[in-house]
Amino acid sequence: MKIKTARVIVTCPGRNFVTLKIETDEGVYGIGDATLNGREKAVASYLEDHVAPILIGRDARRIEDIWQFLYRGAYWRRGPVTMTAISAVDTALWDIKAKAAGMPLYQLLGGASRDRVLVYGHANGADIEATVDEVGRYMSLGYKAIRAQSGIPGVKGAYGVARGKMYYEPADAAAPTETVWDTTAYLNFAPKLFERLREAHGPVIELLHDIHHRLTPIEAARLGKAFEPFRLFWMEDPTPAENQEAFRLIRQHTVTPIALGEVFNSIHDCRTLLEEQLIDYIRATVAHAGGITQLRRIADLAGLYHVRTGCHGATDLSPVTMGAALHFDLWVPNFGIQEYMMHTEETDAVFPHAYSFDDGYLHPGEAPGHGVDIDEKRAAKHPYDPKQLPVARLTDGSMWNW
Ligand code: EZ4
Ligand code: CO
Repeated sequence: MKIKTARVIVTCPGRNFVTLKIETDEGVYGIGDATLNGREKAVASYLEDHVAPILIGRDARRIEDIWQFLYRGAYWRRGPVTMTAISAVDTALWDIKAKAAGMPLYQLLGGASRDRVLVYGHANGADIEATVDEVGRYMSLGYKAIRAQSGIPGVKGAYGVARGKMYYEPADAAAPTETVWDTTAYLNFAPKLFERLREAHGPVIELLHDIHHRLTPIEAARLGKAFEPFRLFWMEDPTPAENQEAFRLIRQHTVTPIALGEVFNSIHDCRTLLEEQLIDYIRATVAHAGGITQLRRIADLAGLYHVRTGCHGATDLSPVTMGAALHFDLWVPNFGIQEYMMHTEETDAVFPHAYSFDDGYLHPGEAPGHGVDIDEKRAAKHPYDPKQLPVARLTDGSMWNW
């Protein structure tokens, strides 16, 4: 089964997505997500100019060898652009292998370890009471786990808060929107949000929160401690993780569980974090962390240290990643939770998919492959629209982590 074509499809049904479609001489094709939010064209060029030409004629069944060929063969290892491109190829090849076998992907991986995949939805509001109401609305939709983010008085453009719409889509302008970050205001505010959420919604609902890399390790330690009475499922990305050892300090001070890794693209990004049990959930996912092939290795390493998976699933991960991640989630023994932000109707129409939501859980469906396709005619109706992610500055004007 030889690779005949490898084409990149860029489409913007409300937001930009890059998709790789690999066709074989036997007529079976597979698709992979190559979307890197705000840097889409870099991955599209990487695939079109440097990867597609060297895939033609290769045996599509040799997934491992092609992964190693692209990883070792680039000489310039790792990095989000390279690894997103490799992920797209890998996902498309697993899709092809599963379709050729006539099986849903989770069966090839080893079969289902559970009946359905627990997901968490995103509730956000302009202030505490609006967020409390929104969490209530998600509970009434059946969600068992909910991420809560709120506007903070005096902070312009706090992370995770939609501007008037249901969907939060941070990549909102061709040049980055400037937001302001005020650590003191946030540290005073965040525990009050969760105190009020527990008071309004009781002890059972799982509550999550994303700090989005905004704190220093000692600030994160203090916040984790302050969150303890409200039993968070996790606090996410409390501090940037280039320095993995920094998490030793946070860990010494708090039992609030820590989730990390949506920006990771390599097993090496999380090795110390896993081996020293400095985190509880690893957020790497199919699109950015080397496809199914590397994600599986990361999960196996994590499993040795009681770390569970919590795959990234914001709307910049296309339905292709969501589909592939759900097959992975249904199989992976040390599954924790899956992030689920609904895509718009326009996006769902471009990417018909077999997965479905019911009562707070998703299931990948039984279609052969990963169960997600691309409608190229519809995709062509939505041309690329350049957008970048925001940036954050401290109140004195210094650049900070968005
Ligand atoms: O800001 O995916 O947990 N989810 C997140 C996301 C990220 C976006 C960046 O592209 O942190 O909303
Ligand atoms: Co996040």
